Amino acid sequence: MKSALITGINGQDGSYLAELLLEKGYEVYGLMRRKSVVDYGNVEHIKDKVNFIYGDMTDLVSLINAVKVSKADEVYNLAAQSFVGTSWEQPVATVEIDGVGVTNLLEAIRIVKPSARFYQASTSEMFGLVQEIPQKETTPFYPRSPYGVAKLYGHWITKNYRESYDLYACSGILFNHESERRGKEFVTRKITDAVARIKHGIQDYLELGNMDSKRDWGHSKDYVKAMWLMLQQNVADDYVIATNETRTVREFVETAFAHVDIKVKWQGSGVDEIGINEATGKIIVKINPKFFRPAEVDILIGDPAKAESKLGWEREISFSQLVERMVANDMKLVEKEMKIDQINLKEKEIAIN
Ligand code: NAP
Ligand code: F7E
Repeated sequence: MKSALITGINGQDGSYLAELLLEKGYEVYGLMRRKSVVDYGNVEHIKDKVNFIYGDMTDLVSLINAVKVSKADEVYNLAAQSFVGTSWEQPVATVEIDGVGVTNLLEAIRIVKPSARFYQASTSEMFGLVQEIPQKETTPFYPRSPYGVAKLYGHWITKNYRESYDLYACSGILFNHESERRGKEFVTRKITDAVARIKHGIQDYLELGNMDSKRDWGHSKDYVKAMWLMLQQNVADDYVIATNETRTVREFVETAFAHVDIKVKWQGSGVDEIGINEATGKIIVKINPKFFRPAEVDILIGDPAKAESKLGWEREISFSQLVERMVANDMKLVEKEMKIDQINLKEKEIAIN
């Protein structure tokens, strides 16, 4: 039985990867941060099948311990301060986790088990101010946020350890991938959550920043398969994982509302742009400049040709299916929340009477 260590196991990708590796018969170990209230996040449903090890990417000793305890054949480094917006507020923490943290983990592997195969979660944010369209493995990097800069360090140190110590170390340059398990601060989940609330009449409108930025959005479940494939090859290498399609945030908004039969009519421009529910005339989308970023990545579109030909990777979930799944999931969650609120209200009324 193969053993795998996943850092960031409680996050979106960590949870899908853990499911995939369990299905394949791996013994799965997950690095988890100690919290005052224990919270398994996205792996709550499989917590009995995973071996958790407490640790932190900024603590080399804990990573040495994690590699020792897990005796991992494969190490997937998914842990990160992954929200681009926060990287301007916490630039030092971001580089300590997303940059130096990668060196810590590579050192732990080099010291404890150099035969372990290593996956680094690199990102399309490294392309930032894009130098080529579409972006591929050979496109020059130009990160536009402290997150992108920190991840670029993680990317190069992975390459450097591969070349210096002959470690089997790969970087997956993954473009945006979303899911029902995405954090609500990311634009896709923020939109699908708001769509469900507006549809149910418990939220009036959605506030966004730059709706013109373009992203190449796929589903996390498809992307974790690529991570595993990268560690099953004869030679370690780096790969772009993307859909080769790009859409604006505005198009994501329109598609999400369309799944609950709301047609959005746009009026105005710049910070005065609003989205109106065509059927009711109500404003359902507004711009709030607080969501603009100090520097923006205007367009991302990746070319996954190398991954498709060398790894045999292909995505199964289309853009429309991705949005549909996220909206359907948030509709269910909001309905559940509303039912609980109703029960609580009834119990309060009974107590008062
Ligand atoms: P996510 O949901 O934000 O998960 C990040 C995980 O990292 C969480 O489990 C978090 O733990 C953990 N973590 C944060 N700081 C840590 C630390 N100091 N020590 C140990 N663990 C720590 O992110 P995701 O979307 O699954 O992304 C997975 C990885 O892929 C990240 O490295 C991200 O930067 C990268 N990536 C993501 C995308 C995307 O579109 N999703 C694209 C390219 C690359 P807590 O639960 O304790 O916070
Ligand atoms: O923003 C714009 C925002 O925060 C997407 C991470 O997984 O993918 C992700 O980073 C776009 C940006 O993701 C709002 O300005 C408009 O242009 O969903 P996001 P991201 O920054 O692309 C990469 C590949 C990663 O590696 C990261 O870890 O949407 N946008 N209005 C907004 N974004 C947010 N969050 N909130 C808004 O209100």
